[in-house]
Amino acid sequence: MTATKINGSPPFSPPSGPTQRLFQEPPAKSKFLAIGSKWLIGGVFAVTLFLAGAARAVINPALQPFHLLERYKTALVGTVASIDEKNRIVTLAITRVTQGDFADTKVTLTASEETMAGLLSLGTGQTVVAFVGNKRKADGLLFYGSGIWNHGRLPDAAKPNEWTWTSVEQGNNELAGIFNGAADRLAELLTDVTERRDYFPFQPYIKFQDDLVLGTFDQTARGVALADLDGDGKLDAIATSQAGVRVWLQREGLKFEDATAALGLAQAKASSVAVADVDCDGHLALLLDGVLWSGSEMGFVRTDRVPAIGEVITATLADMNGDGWPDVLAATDKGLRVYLNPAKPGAPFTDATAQLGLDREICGAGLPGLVAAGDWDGRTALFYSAGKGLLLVADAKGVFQPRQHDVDMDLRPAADGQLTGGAAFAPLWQRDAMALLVPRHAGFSLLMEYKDKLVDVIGSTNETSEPSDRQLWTLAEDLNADGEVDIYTASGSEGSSDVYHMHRGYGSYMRPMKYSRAFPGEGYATGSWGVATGDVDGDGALDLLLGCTDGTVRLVMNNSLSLRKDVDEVSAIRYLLKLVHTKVLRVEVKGPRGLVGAGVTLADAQGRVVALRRMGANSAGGSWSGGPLVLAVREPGRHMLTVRYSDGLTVRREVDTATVSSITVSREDTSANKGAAPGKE
Ligand SMILES: [Ca+2]
Ligand SMILES: [Ca+2]
Ligand SMILES: [Ca+2]
Ligand SMILES: [Ca+2]
Repeated sequence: MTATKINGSPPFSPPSGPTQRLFQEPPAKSKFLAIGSKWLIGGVFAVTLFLAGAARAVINPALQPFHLLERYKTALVGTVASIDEKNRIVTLAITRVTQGDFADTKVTLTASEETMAGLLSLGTGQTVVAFVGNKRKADGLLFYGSGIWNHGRLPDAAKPNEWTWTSVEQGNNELAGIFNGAADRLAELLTDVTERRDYFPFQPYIKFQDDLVLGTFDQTARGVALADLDGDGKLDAIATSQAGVRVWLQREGLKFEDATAALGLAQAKASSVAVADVDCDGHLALLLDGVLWSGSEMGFVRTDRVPAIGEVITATLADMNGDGWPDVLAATDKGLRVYLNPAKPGAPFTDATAQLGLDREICGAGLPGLVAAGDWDGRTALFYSAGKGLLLVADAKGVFQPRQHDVDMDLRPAADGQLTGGAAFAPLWQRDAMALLVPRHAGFSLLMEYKDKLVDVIGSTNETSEPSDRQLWTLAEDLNADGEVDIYTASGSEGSSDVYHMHRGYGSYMRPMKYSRAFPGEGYATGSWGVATGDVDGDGALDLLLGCTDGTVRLVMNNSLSLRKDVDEVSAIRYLLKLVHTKVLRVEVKGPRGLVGAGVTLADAQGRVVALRRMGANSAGGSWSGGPLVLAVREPGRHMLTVRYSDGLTVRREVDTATVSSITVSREDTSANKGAAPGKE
């Protein structure tokens, strides 16, 4: 494999695919283990070398990016302008000076025979971050490019733009523990440090309590749901299994009362559940495996409004045609099925599978899988974990088309046939853009659009390389109230634990259970099928409901906010101090129309998106997370909250997050919009 010779190589490195499997091998000890990986960009192959070890790095709390800014005088961000392999010279165009002074806009970096492997790992257009002039060693240079840290020197003080490349860091060393993600994200972090907006914790600020057992089935629990069924403002719990369905209403003092029979659900059995006001009449309905149970003050009554769906794996509610009325979306052994809401209470739903293009083989017809609903580039989208992984995006006519890609998601079922690939659409790479996380047994893909190409950035996300050995589906939410959306992956398999990855920001993840007992209860260790989240006790931290593979239904209360209490502000670590000053905004979006699939965005006074959510997300495993959204804001102050209902109606509300902790948005608020574009109604 030869060296990089392309323009516009992706900023992400190392790529996933082959490297993902490599992560499971012991790190190389003394020799480079170079693996070539190809990116097809604009018709040209880019070849990136990846050095084993870096991605296994243990986070080094003593040496973090902000420490480097303390140790070095100057910090620079550049892009690779040219690579002269013959003369071993890389030219960098300096695009930003984040600290100190640096007059030159071009730098030459001369490699030696020993550092040639490093040079070959770079591609033109790629971001490089450099720290120049160590405070103890004036000619010191440390720089980061394609997932590797490198040392260099400035041999002539009179020529600060002529650098020599002296060594490439090998293996799983302390430097890799500083940062081993994408260099352009490191560049953003440095800018944020200089603006004092950085948040990149090197300790896991998350703590859940021991599980509260709500009940036990004598079979594996399946989908679970949190929703306020009796309208008292407190979230109630639902769990499904093939042995029956159970409902617990929340009473004072976090007591849960079994109301299954009282609500008319004693005879129900299911594997998946969704909860919404499907008739927009003020009453919640339950969808149990594609059977609609209409709700009233008297409880729930089974209806035959949705035609019988055969061989259902999971069924959920999603607004598939953007009219504001939730539709039924089912994954079956033979592909996807969609039944449209008649937009008329009591009327039957109609099969629209063919109308939406989902009866075609290219959309997974004939194949089993798990389905997630979301949006992609502002369009309604689905991910179906059949075949090589299908991202299905609605075209201008609302017909779903598979997004072409050459990402190897490796979605093979386990030996026992258990499925994987229950995806989540969430801001998991950047705070202001939806990414698509796809779990597979023992791994993940994290897909982003980059220059009209679907790119897998998972190789740049640090400890996601340490998954569970079985992974059914992933829930994406901010489970430690720090403003970054995290991932909780259900194993779906007895004997395999769940796994939680905490997003540290900048696309880098930490696996807290390596560092502390963040989840002390048995539910995490036992492995769950159903996972739902919501703020059950209203303290501002999202709690979890787990439907475990041993049949137990467990409520896991979040105690993360206790870590921020009684902190000595003088001696506190900078990122803990940020959490002490973080505020939580509870957002209740009133429908009923357009609620399922509504997008919620919170932007700061400079227009930077600090939170992005979609209502009714996290349903891939047949679970449902209802109730108000809880958004953590690290820099409270004047913010703009935007709610875009699923039928396009848009409501904007100004909110001072420093003083307001709860806001209710309703469709009627459009008339009060200040300067907002008129919504569609
Ligand atoms: Ca309730
Ligand atoms: Ca609809
Ligand atoms: Ca978080
Ligand atoms: Ca809570």
